[in-house]
Amino acid sequence: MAEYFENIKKIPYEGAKSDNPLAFKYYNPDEVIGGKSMKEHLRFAVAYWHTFQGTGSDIFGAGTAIRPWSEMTNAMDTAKVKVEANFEFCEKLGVPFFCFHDRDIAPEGNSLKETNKNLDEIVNCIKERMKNSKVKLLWGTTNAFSNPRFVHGASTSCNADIFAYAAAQVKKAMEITKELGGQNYVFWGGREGYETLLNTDMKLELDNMARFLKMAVDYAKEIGFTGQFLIEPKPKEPTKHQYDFDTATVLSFLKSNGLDQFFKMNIEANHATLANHSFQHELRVARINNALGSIDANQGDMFLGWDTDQFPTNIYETTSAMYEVIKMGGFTTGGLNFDAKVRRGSFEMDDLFYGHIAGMDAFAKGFKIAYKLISDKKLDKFIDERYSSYKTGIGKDIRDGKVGFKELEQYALSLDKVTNKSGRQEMLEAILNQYILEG
Ligand code: XUL
Ligand code: CO
Repeated sequence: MAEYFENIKKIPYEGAKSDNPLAFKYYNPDEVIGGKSMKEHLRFAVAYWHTFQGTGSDIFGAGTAIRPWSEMTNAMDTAKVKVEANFEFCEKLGVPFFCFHDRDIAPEGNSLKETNKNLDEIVNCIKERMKNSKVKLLWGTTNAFSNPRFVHGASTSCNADIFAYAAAQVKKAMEITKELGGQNYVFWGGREGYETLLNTDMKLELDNMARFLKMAVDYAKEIGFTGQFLIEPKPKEPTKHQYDFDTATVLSFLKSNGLDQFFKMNIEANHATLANHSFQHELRVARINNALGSIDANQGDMFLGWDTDQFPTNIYETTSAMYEVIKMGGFTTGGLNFDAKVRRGSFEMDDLFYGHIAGMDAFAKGFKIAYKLISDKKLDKFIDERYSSYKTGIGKDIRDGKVGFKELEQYALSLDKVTNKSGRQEMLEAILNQYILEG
C-alpha cells in the first residue's frame, strides 16, 4: 500500500519534557482519568475538508500546499488517494474519528445521478478501508453551499428547484453516513441566510428551513438512521446574516417549530466569537438546554473579523470548553472535530501533523485542568454560596412558586436594608490562573 506521509511514524506520547515536535507532550491516549481513557474523553476527529481538500488558496492567491495529489488530474483517482491518505493520517496520529461533507470525498459529476454514482464508488473504498482500521466516522454532512446553484441558499433559496436539489443531496448524504456507521449528522446552513432584506421573504425562508429539517427527521426514521442530528450555528460568512446565528437563536427556532427534541448543537469556537460570544458562552447555553452535542475545535484571531479556522492552542479556551463538556457528563455521540486548517505559509505535509498535535495537546491539557477544577469544587463552592439566598426563606418561596408580587412587596417593605456580597471576579480569575499554571 502506498504511503503518503512517508517521513512520519505513529505519533508517540513522550511527555512534557520531550523536545520532539512529532510527539505528544500532554495527550496520552491511554491515560485513565475518572474511569475513562483520554482517548474516550476527547474523541478527536480530523476534518476531511481542511486536511485533504485544503490547498492554502485565499482570495489573493492560488494554493501553496504541496500534496502528493496536487498534480493529479483524474478526479476519481484523486478521491481514492485521499481516502488512503485520510486513514494513514488518522492512524499515525491516533485520532479515532474523521468527518466529511459529501463533496469532500467524491467529485461532482455532470448530473446528480453521476454525482451519486461517484459517491457510491468512494463510499465503497472507505468501507473497504474501514474493515482493517479502528478509525470511524464521527459525522457526515452535506456541502450545499459551494456549487453556484446554491447562490441564494439551499433550503432557504427563493428557487423551489434548489430546495428539492438540496433535499436530494441531504437524503443521499444521510444514507452514506448511515452506511459508514456515522454517529451524528451535521447541518451547517452554509448559505441559509440573506444578503439584503430588500429582496428577501424572511418568513417564507425560515418556514422552509423548518420544513426541510422536518423532512430530514422523517427520512432518518424511515431509513433507521439513529445518529444524532446536530445544527452548527454561525452568525455570518458567507452570508451577511446566517439564520442559525447562535445557539440561543437556533434553540428558539427549533422550539417554535416543534423540532427541539431531534437536534443538538455542534458548537464551533470561531463561530462563537464571530457572534460576539465566548466559546464557553455558546457551550454553556447549549449545555443548560441539554443540547450540547459536539464541538468543532478551532480558534479565531482576535484582530481578524472572519472565520480563520486556526488550530486551537489557547489553553484558557480549551480549559473553559472542557469545563462545559465535563459538566455535562462527557461526550456521548459527539467529539472534538478539528475544523481547523494550517496557515497558507505552512504548506508542507508535516504541518498537518504539527497542527493536529498542537490542538490535541492543548485540549488534553485543558481537559486535565478543567477536571481538577471541577473535582476540587473550586468554582462550584463559590457559586453555591453566591446563590445561597435561594435555598431558604424568601428565596426558597420564590423558587417553589409560593409567592407573587403582593407577597414580595410585603417582604420588601419589611426589610431594613439590603446587603450584597462581592462577586470576587479577580480572585476567581487568579484561582483559574493558578490551576492553569500549576495544572
Ligand atoms: C464552516 C464550517 C463548516 C461546517 C460543516 O464555517 O464550520 O465546515 O463545520 O459544514
Ligand atoms: Co465547522
